Amino acid sequence: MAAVRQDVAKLGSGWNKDLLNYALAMQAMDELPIQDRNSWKFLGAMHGFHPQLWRNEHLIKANAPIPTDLTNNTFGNQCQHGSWYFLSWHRAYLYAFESIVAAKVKQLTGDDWALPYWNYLDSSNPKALNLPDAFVAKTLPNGKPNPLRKYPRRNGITAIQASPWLSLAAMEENDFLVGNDGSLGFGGGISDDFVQFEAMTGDLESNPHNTVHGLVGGYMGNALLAGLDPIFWLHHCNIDRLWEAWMNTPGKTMVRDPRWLNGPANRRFIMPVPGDNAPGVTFSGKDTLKGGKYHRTYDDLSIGTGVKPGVQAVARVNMGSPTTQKVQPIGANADVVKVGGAPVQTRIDLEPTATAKGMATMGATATGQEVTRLYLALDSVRGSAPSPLLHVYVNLPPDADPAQHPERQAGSLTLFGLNVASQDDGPHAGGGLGYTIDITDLAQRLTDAGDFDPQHLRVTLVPGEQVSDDEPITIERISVLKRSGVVT
Ligand SMILES: [Cu+2]
Repeated sequence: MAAVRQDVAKLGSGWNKDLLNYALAMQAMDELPIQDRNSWKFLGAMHGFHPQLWRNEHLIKANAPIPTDLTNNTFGNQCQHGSWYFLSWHRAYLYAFESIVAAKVKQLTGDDWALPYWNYLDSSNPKALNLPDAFVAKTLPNGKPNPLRKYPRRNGITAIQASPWLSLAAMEENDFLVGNDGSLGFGGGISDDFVQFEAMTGDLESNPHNTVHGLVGGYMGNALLAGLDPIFWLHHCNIDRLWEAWMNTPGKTMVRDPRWLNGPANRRFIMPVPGDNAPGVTFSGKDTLKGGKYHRTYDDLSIGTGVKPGVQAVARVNMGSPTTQKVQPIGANADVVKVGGAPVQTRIDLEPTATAKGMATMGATATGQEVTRLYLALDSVRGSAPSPLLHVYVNLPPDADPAQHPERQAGSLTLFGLNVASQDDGPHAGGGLGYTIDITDLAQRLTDAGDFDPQHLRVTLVPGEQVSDDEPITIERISVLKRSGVVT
């Protein structure tokens, strides 16, 4: 899936293309029979299903046959609550749903589609608590009834209520689970077996997850119906993003218990895939973590999450004695770069195998493992000003304003003494100065954002004070260095 998951508030007001496509796909899927594993009702029933309740709600006909895969302990009634499987199960559920909707959108309109998230605790957005316009509009742009508000909510609400019990306090907890049973902590209590509603609810599940379900109300307030409300998926997408933000924040400890990674012990979790009744895909917790088949990335992990992830994404470890460590260049740009009054971009061609290997060992923490860090090296920097300021960015999106992308900034260098080092008659004979910037964390962030190509790196140099067309600086060469050692 190529498209990135974005904040629904940033997609535009009213019937923006993504929400219109969502509505069109939802309508088409809602018309499919529940026997179809790509139907809206089948997907909803995977969360919770109760034949009599569904008949009472006129979701299925009184005499209609019930698909066996909803009642035989495979697809139906799978949602995991009150245990450490809450986040991992719902992550895969979102992924499967998103793939199926995206396939339908593609078929109907040719567009790419990604599931947006409802960032209801974004304090920078005064309308954060509003349900997005498209979920409350009476009609589609063509005047037909709006499928995104088809299923009932609390008295026609247009916004969830600001309440003291809706908060991001969960994000302050540092441990996924605490205690022998995991009764405390971020992620929920330990459960060896498959249990739809276990006993110990984790912090994030309790609030804001449960709180938002209750505030929206109606079907959202009932686990046996919740998956039918299209807003359910945007809510859960934000919960999933909060978990991702939490895992990417320094000082947080994610569970590594094999029972979580490989469980549950007595029944396999299973998700459908696009395409009628293709066999499902089984999975466990490990498949939902970075590198797993159900892991997805987000446009942002900071806004409305209460944490600042990625500040120190890659652990600092002791890499062995300096004499046993190796530093080797794995790529460089081709030409001298001159920076005047405007930003300049240069491309570094990387040696792909060495780069990929370096990336793979960057996060190593176990004693005896090979471990790597990456650096950007600026050689023979020259200029005539005494302490010019140079901002260095990596892989900025095309035409982006660097100031809007602090997450892509490798560093800012104050080139103190540059005037002296650059004098032809000086002690350095004008050789200029050299700098290195540790880009390990940045490379990890780029990888997480799906924007690290092991073949190239784009470096953008943005002039700060004392850099202008009249007083430019030149950089002889920019390269990437790989430092490797062994964790001790
Ligand atoms: Cu939920």
